[in-house]
Amino acid sequence: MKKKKTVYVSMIADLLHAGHIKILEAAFEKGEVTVGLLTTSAINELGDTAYLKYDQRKKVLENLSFVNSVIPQESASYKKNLKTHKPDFVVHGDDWATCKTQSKYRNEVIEILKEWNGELFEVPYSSEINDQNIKNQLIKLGVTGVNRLQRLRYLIRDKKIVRILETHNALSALIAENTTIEVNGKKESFDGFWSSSLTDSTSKGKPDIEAVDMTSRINAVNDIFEVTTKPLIFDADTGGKTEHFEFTVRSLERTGVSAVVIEDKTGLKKNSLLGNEVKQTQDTIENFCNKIEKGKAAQISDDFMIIARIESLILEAGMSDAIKRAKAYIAAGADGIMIHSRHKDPDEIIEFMNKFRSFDKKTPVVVVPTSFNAVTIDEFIDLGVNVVISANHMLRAAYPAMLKVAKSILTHGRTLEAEPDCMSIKEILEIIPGTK
Ligand code: SPV
Ligand code: MG
Repeated sequence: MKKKKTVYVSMIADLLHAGHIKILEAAFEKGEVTVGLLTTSAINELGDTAYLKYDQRKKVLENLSFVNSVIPQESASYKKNLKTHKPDFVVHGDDWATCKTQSKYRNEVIEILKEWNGELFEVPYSSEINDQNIKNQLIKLGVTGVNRLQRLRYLIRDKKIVRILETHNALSALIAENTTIEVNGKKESFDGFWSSSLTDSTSKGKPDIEAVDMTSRINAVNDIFEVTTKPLIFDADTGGKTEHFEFTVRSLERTGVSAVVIEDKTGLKKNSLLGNEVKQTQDTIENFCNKIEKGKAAQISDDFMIIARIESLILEAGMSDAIKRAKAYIAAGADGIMIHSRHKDPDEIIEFMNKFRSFDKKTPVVVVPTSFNAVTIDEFIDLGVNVVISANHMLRAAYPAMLKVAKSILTHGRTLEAEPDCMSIKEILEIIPGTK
């Protein structure tokens, strides 16, 4: 009997749709189909993430009649699997030829297949059915609070680093939700939102001293959640009194917030970037651990995270105090550490990370590089940082733009000269879906 031809199809197969079936059907017509299912790290190499875990995606594929076997594809490149299995055919949608991220893998596949006279078969792309359309539909449908809440933990587990952007209202959150760029063929976008006490207070014309009450803060989060799907990290300042913090944890969790950050200060807190220029008091380790413990006991799901923010470097209490506190807070149940610094030079952050990672390889570490802003995302990855928050830039960008236009209107006695600095009315009507 003539041996059946072998066919290799590489897939993420996250949100399975008719386009995938079309490709698998075409592959099955050619022979025995092996799907090389991209692992989480392979997906990350493409700058993407999956909603479903590897085993879940594998199970779905294994139960399709067009699939004979599923093997892991551990990198975005097909090289290793192709060289091992030497398939007669590789089948793929023809859209990858023109996709910046994918075309280099296509060229590599063509070169490798030549080694044993294998063939690339490309299925015409169906424009109405693709992953991005489905993802857009999901955004329209929204997400449940639970799904959104859980997502941050998945991202921290699956991505080399999680990028978070400050959003002080729904409009700035739409920017964080939708902005995607391509750098060296890799898609880059933000993973979630930061609800900043600084920018929430500033947008209300109030100082960053816990003067905006929790109900207003959570209302702002709800505005953001109405039009977005990504996870949010909430800056809860000191967390207030421990008895009040327990309620805050429940409210945030109910809203679908993924993580709360509380800083180890007590009394009237001021913004950290002021350091010791103003009077600020660090809490005792004992009190703060008690707050963490009570907060953890108050939460209902396993997924909500309490992140302990260490202010020792801000308040010049020293590196050994910062490390001592990190150990104590983790022992008290903190799900992550935020280490803060107001130095332009990243030396103390680097020293903290090196010391911390020498005894703790797994607890997520969050940084807010407002001052040490020359450090790149790749350098943070190398330091073992898990989450980077750009904590105030949306508001700081908006304010000078508004001020400039206000001054122009006053200067010229009309708005004509201000127009080049404004978005057109047409654009603003189009920016929000459903306006027309
Ligand atoms: C905030 O964004 O409110 C923060 C970070 O807490 S910082 O302003 O650097 O203290
Ligand atoms: Mg703050």
